[in-house]
Amino acid sequence: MKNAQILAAYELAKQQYAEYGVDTDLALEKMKEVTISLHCWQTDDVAGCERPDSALDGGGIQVTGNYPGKARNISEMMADLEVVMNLLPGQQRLNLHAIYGDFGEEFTDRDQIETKHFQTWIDWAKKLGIGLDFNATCFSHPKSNDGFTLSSKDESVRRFWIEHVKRCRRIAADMGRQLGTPAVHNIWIPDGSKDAPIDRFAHRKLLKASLDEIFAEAFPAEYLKDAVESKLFGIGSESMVVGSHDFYLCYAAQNKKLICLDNGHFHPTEQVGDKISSVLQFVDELLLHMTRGVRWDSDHVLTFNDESKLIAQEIVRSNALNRVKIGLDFFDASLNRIGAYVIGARAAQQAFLYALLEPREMILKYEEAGKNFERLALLETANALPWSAVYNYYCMKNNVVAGSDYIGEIQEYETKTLLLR
Ligand code: RNT
Ligand code: ZN
Repeated sequence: MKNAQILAAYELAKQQYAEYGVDTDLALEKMKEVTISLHCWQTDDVAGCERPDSALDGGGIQVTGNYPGKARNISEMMADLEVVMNLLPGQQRLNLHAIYGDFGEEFTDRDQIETKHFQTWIDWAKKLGIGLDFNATCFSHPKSNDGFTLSSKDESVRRFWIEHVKRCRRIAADMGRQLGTPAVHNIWIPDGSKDAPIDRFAHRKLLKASLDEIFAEAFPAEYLKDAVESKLFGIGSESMVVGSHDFYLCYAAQNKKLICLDNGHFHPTEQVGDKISSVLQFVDELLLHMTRGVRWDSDHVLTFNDESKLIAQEIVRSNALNRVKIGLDFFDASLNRIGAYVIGARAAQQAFLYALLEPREMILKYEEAGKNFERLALLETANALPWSAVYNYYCMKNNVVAGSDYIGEIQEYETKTLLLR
Protein backbone atom coordinates (compact mmCIF):
# COMPACT_ATOMS: atom_id res chain seq x y z
CA MET A 1 0.00 0.00 0.00
CA LYS A 2 1.19 3.50 -0.77
CA ASN A 3 1.65 5.91 2.11
CA ALA A 4 -0.40 8.61 0.39
CA GLN A 5 -3.30 6.20 0.05
CA ILE A 6 -3.03 5.13 3.71
CA LEU A 7 -2.94 8.76 4.84
CA ALA A 8 -5.92 9.81 2.74
CA ALA A 9 -7.98 6.87 4.01
CA TYR A 10 -6.95 7.67 7.59
CA GLU A 11 -8.06 11.31 7.31
CA LEU A 12 -11.49 10.21 6.12
CA ALA A 13 -11.74 7.58 8.82
CA LYS A 14 -10.77 10.12 11.45
CA GLN A 15 -13.63 12.40 10.36
CA GLN A 16 -16.10 9.53 10.27
CA TYR A 17 -15.18 8.37 13.75
CA ALA A 18 -15.30 11.95 15.06
CA GLU A 19 -18.98 12.05 14.10
CA TYR A 20 -19.50 9.29 16.64
CA GLY A 21 -17.43 11.04 19.28
CA VAL A 22 -14.36 8.84 18.79
CA ASP A 23 -10.84 10.29 18.62
CA THR A 24 -8.77 7.96 16.41
CA ASP A 25 -5.46 9.53 17.46
CA LEU A 26 -6.31 8.84 21.07
CA ALA A 27 -7.18 5.23 20.23
CA LEU A 28 -3.77 4.85 18.59
CA GLU A 29 -2.11 6.36 21.64
CA LYS A 30 -3.89 3.73 23.76
CA MET A 31 -2.55 0.99 21.46
CA LYS A 32 0.81 1.57 23.20
CA GLU A 33 -0.70 -0.39 26.11
CA VAL A 34 -1.43 -3.35 23.83
CA THR A 35 1.66 -5.54 23.96
CA ILE A 36 1.30 -8.99 22.48
CA SER A 37 3.38 -11.80 23.94
CA LEU A 38 4.30 -14.07 21.03
CA HIS A 39 4.22 -17.74 21.96
CA CYS A 40 7.53 -19.23 20.82
CA TRP A 41 5.99 -22.65 20.16
CA GLN A 42 4.44 -21.81 16.79
CA THR A 43 7.99 -21.70 15.32
CA ASP A 44 8.57 -25.45 15.69
CA ASP A 45 5.22 -27.15 16.40
CA VAL A 46 5.83 -27.29 20.18
CA ALA A 47 8.90 -29.51 19.74
CA GLY A 48 11.43 -27.75 21.97
CA CYS A 49 15.21 -28.10 22.18
CA GLU A 50 15.80 -30.86 24.70
CA ARG A 51 16.98 -33.41 22.15
CA PRO A 52 17.79 -33.16 18.44
CA ASP A 53 14.58 -35.07 17.62
CA SER A 54 12.28 -33.44 20.19
CA ALA A 55 8.61 -33.43 19.26
CA LEU A 56 5.32 -32.67 20.95
CA ASP A 57 4.34 -35.86 22.73
CA GLY A 58 1.19 -36.16 24.77
CA GLY A 59 -0.44 -33.69 27.08
CA GLY A 60 -3.75 -33.67 25.30
CA ILE A 61 -2.59 -31.22 22.64
CA GLN A 62 -1.66 -31.99 19.09
CA VAL A 63 -0.11 -30.30 16.07
CA THR A 64 -1.20 -31.40 12.62
CA GLY A 65 0.45 -30.64 9.30
CA ASN A 66 3.95 -30.86 7.90
CA TYR A 67 4.44 -27.56 6.13
CA PRO A 68 8.14 -27.15 5.32
CA GLY A 69 10.46 -24.69 7.04
CA LYS A 70 9.98 -25.24 10.75
CA ALA A 71 12.69 -23.88 13.01
CA ARG A 72 15.16 -26.58 14.08
CA ASN A 73 17.14 -24.72 16.71
CA ILE A 74 17.28 -21.54 18.76
CA SER A 75 19.01 -19.43 16.12
CA GLU A 76 16.40 -20.36 13.54
CA MET A 77 13.67 -19.56 16.04
CA MET A 78 15.23 -16.18 16.73
CA ALA A 79 15.57 -15.42 13.01
CA ASP A 80 11.91 -16.34 12.43
CA LEU A 81 10.68 -14.34 15.40
CA GLU A 82 12.61 -11.28 14.25
CA VAL A 83 10.91 -11.53 10.85
CA VAL A 84 7.55 -11.78 12.61
CA MET A 85 8.24 -8.77 14.81
CA ASN A 86 9.39 -6.72 11.83
CA LEU A 87 5.99 -7.32 10.27
CA LEU A 88 4.07 -6.18 13.35
CA PRO A 89 3.41 -2.64 14.49
CA GLY A 90 3.88 -1.85 18.19
CA GLN A 91 5.80 -3.66 20.92
CA GLN A 92 5.87 -7.40 21.43
CA ARG A 93 7.24 -9.78 24.03
CA LEU A 94 8.31 -13.38 23.70
CA ASN A 95 6.66 -16.20 25.62
CA LEU A 96 8.99 -19.18 26.14
CA HIS A 97 8.30 -22.71 27.30
CA ALA A 98 10.79 -24.50 29.53
CA ILE A 99 11.69 -27.00 26.77
CA TYR A 100 13.30 -24.19 24.76
CA GLY A 101 16.48 -23.77 26.81
CA ASP A 102 19.91 -23.59 25.26
CA PHE A 103 20.86 -27.03 26.59
CA GLY A 104 23.90 -27.67 24.40
CA GLU A 105 24.93 -31.26 23.74
CA GLU A 106 24.06 -32.64 27.14
CA PHE A 107 20.53 -33.66 28.09
CA THR A 108 19.15 -31.61 30.97
CA ASP A 109 16.07 -33.03 32.64
CA ARG A 110 13.23 -30.73 33.67
CA ASP A 111 14.10 -30.92 37.36
CA GLN A 112 17.59 -29.64 36.58
CA ILE A 113 16.98 -26.52 34.49
CA GLU A 114 18.44 -23.19 35.56
CA THR A 115 18.58 -19.61 34.38
CA LYS A 116 21.87 -20.30 32.62
CA HIS A 117 19.98 -22.44 30.10
CA PHE A 118 17.91 -19.41 29.13
CA GLN A 119 20.63 -16.77 29.17
CA THR A 120 20.89 -16.89 25.35
CA TRP A 121 17.22 -15.87 25.16
CA ILE A 122 17.59 -13.23 27.86
CA ASP A 123 20.57 -11.66 26.07
CA TRP A 124 18.68 -11.70 22.77
CA ALA A 125 15.62 -10.10 24.39
CA LYS A 126 17.85 -7.45 25.95
CA LYS A 127 19.36 -6.69 22.56
CA LEU A 128 15.90 -6.30 21.02
CA GLY A 129 14.55 -4.37 24.00
CA ILE A 130 11.68 -6.78 24.61
CA GLY A 131 10.33 -8.60 27.67
CA LEU A 132 10.08 -12.36 28.19
CA ASP A 133 7.35 -14.55 29.65
CA PHE A 134 7.72 -18.16 30.68
CA ASN A 135 5.91 -21.48 31.11
CA ALA A 136 6.71 -24.69 32.90
CA THR A 137 6.48 -27.63 30.47
CA CYS A 138 4.55 -30.45 32.14
CA PHE A 139 3.99 -32.52 28.99
CA SER A 140 6.12 -34.33 26.35
CA HIS A 141 7.96 -36.21 29.07
CA PRO A 142 8.05 -39.84 30.28
CA LYS A 143 6.92 -38.66 33.74
CA SER A 144 3.70 -37.22 32.30
CA ASN A 145 2.82 -40.27 30.22
CA ASP A 146 0.16 -41.61 32.56
CA GLY A 147 -1.70 -38.31 32.37
CA PHE A 148 -0.88 -36.87 35.80
CA THR A 149 1.85 -34.44 36.90
CA LEU A 150 1.27 -31.99 39.78
CA SER A 151 -1.82 -33.97 40.79
CA SER A 152 -0.24 -37.40 40.53
CA LYS A 153 -0.86 -39.96 43.25
CA ASP A 154 2.67 -41.22 42.61
CA GLU A 155 4.61 -39.08 45.05
CA SER A 156 7.92 -39.32 43.16
CA VAL A 157 6.22 -38.11 39.97
CA ARG A 158 4.53 -35.26 41.80
CA ARG A 159 7.80 -34.23 43.46
CA PHE A 160 9.57 -34.21 40.09
CA TRP A 161 7.02 -31.76 38.64
CA ILE A 162 6.95 -29.59 41.74
CA GLU A 163 10.72 -29.22 41.42
CA HIS A 164 10.37 -28.39 37.73
CA VAL A 165 7.79 -25.67 38.28
CA LYS A 166 9.70 -24.19 41.22
CA ARG A 167 12.75 -23.88 39.00
CA CYS A 168 10.67 -22.33 36.24
CA ARG A 169 9.44 -19.59 38.56
CA ARG A 170 13.03 -18.81 39.58
CA ILE A 171 14.07 -18.64 35.94
CA ALA A 172 11.12 -16.39 35.10
CA ALA A 173 11.94 -14.09 38.02
CA ASP A 174 15.54 -13.87 36.74
CA MET A 175 14.22 -12.97 33.31
CA GLY A 176 12.09 -10.23 34.82
CA ARG A 177 14.96 -8.92 36.92
CA GLN A 178 17.46 -8.87 34.08
CA LEU A 179 15.07 -7.34 31.57
CA GLY A 180 13.42 -4.80 33.87
CA THR A 181 9.89 -5.97 33.11
CA PRO A 182 8.03 -8.65 35.07
CA ALA A 183 7.86 -12.05 33.40
CA VAL A 184 4.49 -13.78 33.54
CA HIS A 185 4.96 -17.41 34.47
CA ASN A 186 1.96 -19.50 33.46
CA ILE A 187 1.14 -22.94 34.77
CA TRP A 188 -0.86 -25.26 32.60
CA ILE A 189 -0.81 -28.98 33.30
CA PRO A 190 -2.38 -31.75 31.21
CA ASP A 191 -3.65 -33.75 34.20
CA GLY A 192 -6.91 -35.51 33.63
CA SER A 193 -8.50 -38.74 32.59
CA LYS A 194 -10.05 -40.21 29.49
CA ASP A 195 -12.77 -42.07 31.31
CA ALA A 196 -14.84 -41.20 34.34
CA PRO A 197 -12.67 -41.31 37.49
CA ILE A 198 -14.04 -41.93 40.95
CA ASP A 199 -11.49 -39.89 42.86
CA ARG A 200 -11.54 -36.40 41.38
CA PHE A 201 -11.35 -35.00 44.88
CA ALA A 202 -7.96 -36.50 45.68
CA HIS A 203 -6.38 -35.28 42.45
CA ARG A 204 -7.67 -31.75 42.96
CA LYS A 205 -6.50 -31.80 46.56
CA LEU A 206 -3.05 -32.89 45.40
CA LEU A 207 -2.96 -30.15 42.78
CA LYS A 208 -3.84 -27.56 45.39
CA ALA A 209 -1.12 -28.85 47.72
CA SER A 210 1.44 -28.81 44.88
CA LEU A 211 0.57 -25.25 43.93
CA ASP A 212 0.74 -24.08 47.54
CA GLU A 213 4.20 -25.55 47.81
CA ILE A 214 5.31 -24.09 44.48
CA PHE A 215 4.07 -20.60 45.36
CA ALA A 216 5.58 -20.67 48.85
CA GLU A 217 8.70 -19.06 47.45
CA ALA A 218 8.01 -15.34 47.08
CA PHE A 219 9.46 -13.08 44.38
CA PRO A 220 9.11 -9.31 43.93
CA ALA A 221 6.15 -8.38 41.71
CA GLU A 222 8.52 -6.35 39.50
CA TYR A 223 10.20 -9.61 38.49
CA LEU A 224 7.48 -12.22 38.39
CA LYS A 225 3.73 -12.57 37.97
CA ASP A 226 2.15 -15.99 38.41
CA ALA A 227 -0.72 -17.23 36.28
CA VAL A 228 -2.75 -20.47 36.27
CA GLU A 229 -4.58 -21.81 33.21
CA SER A 230 -7.62 -24.05 33.20
CA LYS A 231 -8.97 -26.37 30.54
CA LEU A 232 -12.25 -28.09 29.82
CA PHE A 233 -10.90 -31.24 28.18
CA GLY A 234 -8.03 -32.46 26.05
CA ILE A 235 -7.25 -35.42 23.85
CA GLY A 236 -7.19 -38.31 26.33
CA SER A 237 -8.60 -36.19 29.18
CA GLU A 238 -12.15 -35.99 27.90
CA SER A 239 -13.92 -37.01 31.10
CA MET A 240 -12.07 -34.94 33.68
CA VAL A 241 -9.41 -32.27 33.75
CA VAL A 242 -8.01 -31.72 37.23
CA GLY A 243 -7.24 -28.04 36.63
CA SER A 244 -10.74 -27.02 35.61
CA HIS A 245 -11.98 -23.43 35.38
CA ASP A 246 -13.73 -23.68 38.75
CA PHE A 247 -10.56 -24.99 40.34
CA TYR A 248 -8.23 -22.29 39.06
CA LEU A 249 -10.67 -19.43 39.33
CA CYS A 250 -11.07 -20.16 43.04
CA TYR A 251 -7.33 -20.68 43.40
CA ALA A 252 -6.44 -17.44 41.66
CA ALA A 253 -8.97 -15.40 43.61
CA GLN A 254 -7.94 -16.87 46.94
CA ASN A 255 -4.19 -16.65 46.33
CA LYS A 256 -3.97 -13.44 44.31
CA LYS A 257 -2.70 -15.08 41.13
CA LEU A 258 -3.45 -14.15 37.55
CA ILE A 259 -6.10 -16.30 35.97
CA CYS A 260 -5.22 -17.29 32.42
CA LEU A 261 -8.22 -17.41 30.11
CA ASP A 262 -7.56 -19.49 27.01
CA ASN A 263 -10.66 -19.08 24.89
CA GLY A 264 -10.13 -22.53 23.36
CA HIS A 265 -10.74 -24.08 26.77
CA PHE A 266 -14.44 -23.56 27.29
CA HIS A 267 -17.71 -24.94 26.00
CA PRO A 268 -18.23 -23.69 22.44
CA THR A 269 -21.15 -21.44 23.36
CA GLU A 270 -19.46 -19.96 26.43
CA GLN A 271 -18.06 -16.51 25.83
CA VAL A 272 -14.73 -15.70 27.41
CA GLY A 273 -15.50 -12.05 26.70
CA ASP A 274 -18.46 -12.28 29.06
CA LYS A 275 -16.30 -13.67 31.86
CA ILE A 276 -13.89 -10.75 31.96
CA SER A 277 -16.02 -8.25 33.88
CA SER A 278 -16.85 -10.95 36.43
CA VAL A 279 -13.36 -12.20 36.99
CA LEU A 280 -11.92 -8.69 37.24
CA GLN A 281 -14.10 -8.02 40.32
CA PHE A 282 -12.08 -10.66 42.17
CA VAL A 283 -8.60 -10.91 40.67
CA ASP A 284 -6.19 -8.04 40.04
CA GLU A 285 -4.92 -9.21 36.68
CA LEU A 286 -5.68 -11.55 33.82
CA LEU A 287 -3.59 -13.41 31.30
CA LEU A 288 -5.12 -14.11 27.89
CA HIS A 289 -4.29 -17.00 25.64
CA MET A 290 -5.94 -15.76 22.48
CA THR A 291 -6.72 -18.59 20.13
CA ARG A 292 -9.44 -19.90 17.82
CA GLY A 293 -11.46 -22.96 18.64
CA VAL A 294 -12.89 -24.91 15.74
CA ARG A 295 -15.56 -27.49 16.64
CA TRP A 296 -13.96 -29.67 19.35
CA ASP A 297 -10.43 -28.41 18.82
CA SER A 298 -8.66 -25.30 20.09
CA ASP A 299 -5.37 -23.78 18.94
CA HIS A 300 -6.21 -22.70 15.39
CA VAL A 301 -4.58 -19.46 14.18
CA LEU A 302 -6.32 -16.49 15.77
CA THR A 303 -8.52 -14.42 13.47
CA PHE A 304 -10.41 -11.18 13.85
CA ASN A 305 -13.69 -12.89 14.72
CA ASP A 306 -16.58 -12.22 17.08
CA GLU A 307 -14.85 -14.03 19.91
CA SER A 308 -11.60 -12.08 19.79
CA LYS A 309 -13.54 -8.85 19.31
CA LEU A 310 -15.72 -9.45 22.39
CA ILE A 311 -12.69 -10.29 24.52
CA ALA A 312 -10.96 -7.06 23.52
CA GLN A 313 -14.16 -5.02 23.81
CA GLU A 314 -14.90 -6.25 27.30
CA ILE A 315 -11.37 -5.41 28.45
CA VAL A 316 -11.51 -1.93 26.95
CA ARG A 317 -15.09 -1.35 28.18
CA SER A 318 -13.93 -2.35 31.68
CA ASN A 319 -11.10 0.16 31.35
CA ALA A 320 -8.78 -2.71 32.23
CA LEU A 321 -6.07 -2.72 29.57
CA ASN A 322 -3.50 -2.19 32.33
CA ARG A 323 -4.78 -5.28 34.16
CA VAL A 324 -4.50 -7.69 31.26
CA LYS A 325 -1.47 -9.48 29.82
CA ILE A 326 -2.09 -10.53 26.24
CA GLY A 327 -0.67 -13.81 25.01
CA LEU A 328 -1.34 -15.89 21.92
CA ASP A 329 -1.71 -19.65 21.92
CA PHE A 330 -2.07 -21.56 18.69
CA PHE A 331 0.02 -24.06 16.76
CA ASP A 332 -0.65 -24.97 13.19
CA ALA A 333 1.84 -26.87 11.04
CA SER A 334 -0.29 -26.84 7.91
CA LEU A 335 0.70 -23.39 6.71
CA ASN A 336 3.66 -21.03 6.72
CA ARG A 337 4.40 -20.66 10.43
CA ILE A 338 5.60 -17.07 10.18
CA GLY A 339 2.41 -16.26 8.31
CA ALA A 340 0.42 -17.88 11.11
CA TYR A 341 2.08 -15.61 13.69
CA VAL A 342 1.56 -12.45 11.69
CA ILE A 343 -2.09 -13.21 10.99
CA GLY A 344 -2.77 -14.12 14.62
CA ALA A 345 -0.87 -11.23 16.19
CA ARG A 346 -2.41 -8.72 13.79
CA ALA A 347 -5.86 -10.15 14.55
CA ALA A 348 -5.27 -9.58 18.27
CA GLN A 349 -4.10 -6.02 17.66
CA GLN A 350 -7.03 -5.36 15.37
CA ALA A 351 -9.47 -6.66 17.97
CA PHE A 352 -8.06 -4.22 20.54
CA LEU A 353 -7.96 -1.32 18.11
CA TYR A 354 -11.53 -2.07 17.04
CA ALA A 355 -12.54 -2.05 20.71
CA LEU A 356 -10.71 1.24 21.34
CA LEU A 357 -12.57 2.77 18.41
CA GLU A 358 -16.01 1.82 19.72
CA PRO A 359 -18.36 4.82 20.05
CA ARG A 360 -18.81 3.87 23.69
CA GLU A 361 -20.21 7.13 25.06
CA MET A 362 -22.99 7.31 22.51
CA ILE A 363 -23.94 3.67 22.84
CA LEU A 364 -23.87 3.86 26.63
CA LYS A 365 -26.27 6.82 26.59
CA TYR A 366 -28.76 4.78 24.63
CA GLU A 367 -28.29 1.81 26.92
CA GLU A 368 -28.85 3.83 30.06
CA ALA A 369 -31.96 5.41 28.54
CA GLY A 370 -33.35 1.96 27.73
CA LYS A 371 -33.15 2.65 23.98
CA ASN A 372 -32.27 -0.86 22.89
CA PHE A 373 -33.02 -0.48 19.19
CA GLU A 374 -30.74 2.55 19.02
CA ARG A 375 -28.00 0.69 20.91
CA LEU A 376 -28.11 -2.24 18.52
CA ALA A 377 -28.19 0.08 15.52
CA LEU A 378 -25.06 1.89 16.68
CA LEU A 379 -23.28 -1.37 17.43
CA GLU A 380 -24.09 -2.50 13.90
CA THR A 381 -22.89 0.80 12.48
CA ALA A 382 -19.66 0.56 14.47
CA ASN A 383 -19.03 -2.84 12.90
CA ALA A 384 -18.70 -1.20 9.52
CA LEU A 385 -16.77 1.94 10.50
CA PRO A 386 -13.36 2.09 8.78
CA TRP A 387 -11.22 0.60 11.55
CA SER A 388 -8.93 -0.98 8.97
CA ALA A 389 -7.93 2.47 7.68
CA VAL A 390 -6.84 3.27 11.24
CA TYR A 391 -4.96 -0.03 11.52
CA ASN A 392 -3.12 0.59 8.26
CA TYR A 393 -2.11 4.03 9.50
CA TYR A 394 -0.90 2.43 12.75
CA CYS A 395 1.30 0.13 10.61
CA MET A 396 2.61 3.02 8.56
CA LYS A 397 3.46 5.05 11.66
CA ASN A 398 5.37 2.05 12.97
CA ASN A 399 7.20 1.56 9.68
CA VAL A 400 5.71 -1.83 8.90
CA VAL A 401 3.85 -2.90 5.78
CA ALA A 402 0.10 -2.34 5.76
CA GLY A 403 -2.87 -4.22 4.30
CA SER A 404 -1.96 -7.60 2.89
CA ASP A 405 1.56 -6.51 1.90
CA TYR A 406 2.99 -8.89 4.51
CA ILE A 407 2.09 -11.80 2.23
CA GLY A 408 4.83 -10.89 -0.25
CA GLU A 409 7.39 -10.34 2.51
CA ILE A 410 6.67 -13.76 4.01
CA GLN A 411 6.77 -15.47 0.62
CA GLU A 412 10.19 -13.98 0.05
CA TYR A 413 11.46 -15.22 3.43
CA GLU A 414 10.03 -18.63 2.63
CA THR A 415 11.88 -18.85 -0.68
CA LYS A 416 15.15 -17.42 0.57
CA THR A 417 15.31 -19.06 3.99
CA LEU A 418 12.57 -21.45 5.10
CA LEU A 419 12.63 -23.76 2.08
CA LEU A 420 16.39 -24.17 2.42
CA ARG A 421 16.04 -25.78 5.83
C1 RNT B 1 -2.91 -26.34 26.34
C2 RNT B 1 -2.78 -24.95 26.86
C3 RNT B 1 -1.38 -24.44 26.97
C4 RNT B 1 -0.50 -24.87 25.81
C5 RNT B 1 0.87 -24.25 25.81
C6 RNT B 1 1.77 -24.94 24.86
O1 RNT B 1 -4.20 -26.69 26.10
O2 RNT B 1 -3.54 -24.07 26.09
O3 RNT B 1 -1.37 -23.08 27.15
O4 RNT B 1 -1.12 -24.60 24.60
O5 RNT B 1 1.34 -24.18 27.06
ZN1 ZN C 1 -3.29 -21.96 26.43
